[in-house]
Amino acid sequence: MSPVPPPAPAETTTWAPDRIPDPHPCLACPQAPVQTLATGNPPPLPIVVLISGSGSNLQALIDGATDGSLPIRIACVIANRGDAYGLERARRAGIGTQVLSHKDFGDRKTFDTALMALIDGFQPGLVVLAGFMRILTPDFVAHYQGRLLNIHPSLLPKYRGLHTHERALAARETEHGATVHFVTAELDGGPAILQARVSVAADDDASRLAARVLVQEHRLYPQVVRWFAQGRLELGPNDLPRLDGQALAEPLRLDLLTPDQLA
Ligand code: NHR
Ligand code: GAR
Repeated sequence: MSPVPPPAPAETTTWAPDRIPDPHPCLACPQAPVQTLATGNPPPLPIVVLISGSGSNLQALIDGATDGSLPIRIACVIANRGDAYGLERARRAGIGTQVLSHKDFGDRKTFDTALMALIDGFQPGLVVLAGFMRILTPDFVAHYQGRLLNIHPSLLPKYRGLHTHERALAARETEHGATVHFVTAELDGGPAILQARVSVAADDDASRLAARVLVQEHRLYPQVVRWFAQGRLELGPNDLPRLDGQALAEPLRLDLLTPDQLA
């Protein structure tokens, strides 16, 4: 048997602010037909991933979708910067990409309105922020309530916002890490689901520390996305995440998950 050829490189579409796509661009998505295969499994959850940069967390999700460990279909990767390297990762995997530059919009509200229209064209069940660097308006966040996740490079509630590694080092923390949370209007303040810890070494600098945190991020995000795609994770009453029907008053720890939780 000859090997399966790699997917054809996908195109990136860059949208001018007055030309948000209509009708739904998902019709052009090269992965879409996968859903029609009669596998006996429920169809994979369509997700949209928002990025601004390297996209290594996106890559972890692509890898999980490709090796079958994540029941998701990445319907589209959207970047607010045309030079985000994650776009290249998506194209290589045959995933459709879109660029919507915030610089083309007069204010946050009009950018977010256009971003919502673009995302909704793909009818995702989940929207994943993976190194996405624009603060989102309360209207945007409310529109995706309970289906919008972020990964943040700190042990929240410590070090919300930017430059988390530098701030953890300056405070002489002995432990640092990353958190996956549901996004709310409060920046990095939404209900936390899962955390991974990293020890801070005496001679750490921010880039070494960031690299070790990233390794953990690549384990954290697929785990949480898997739970959500399996229908085991939801945002329950009082803004508390629920896993397998159990409310999480505190984030779970990756190193303390039970075999049932990992299943
Ligand atoms: N939006 C809301 N409403 N709530 C959250 O929890 C969000 C969010 C948007 C992004 C990711 C977040 C992170 O994990 C995130 C969480 C960007 C900034 C920021 O200050 C802060 C936190 C996060 C993302 N952005 C600047 C801005 O003016 C731009 C910085 C830049 O372009 O480099 O939007 O850390
Ligand atoms: C990750 O460390 C992520 O947690 C962080 O940026 C990096 C993105 O890496 N996110 C933020 O700081 C959001 N403000 P990646 O592009 O390689 O996934």
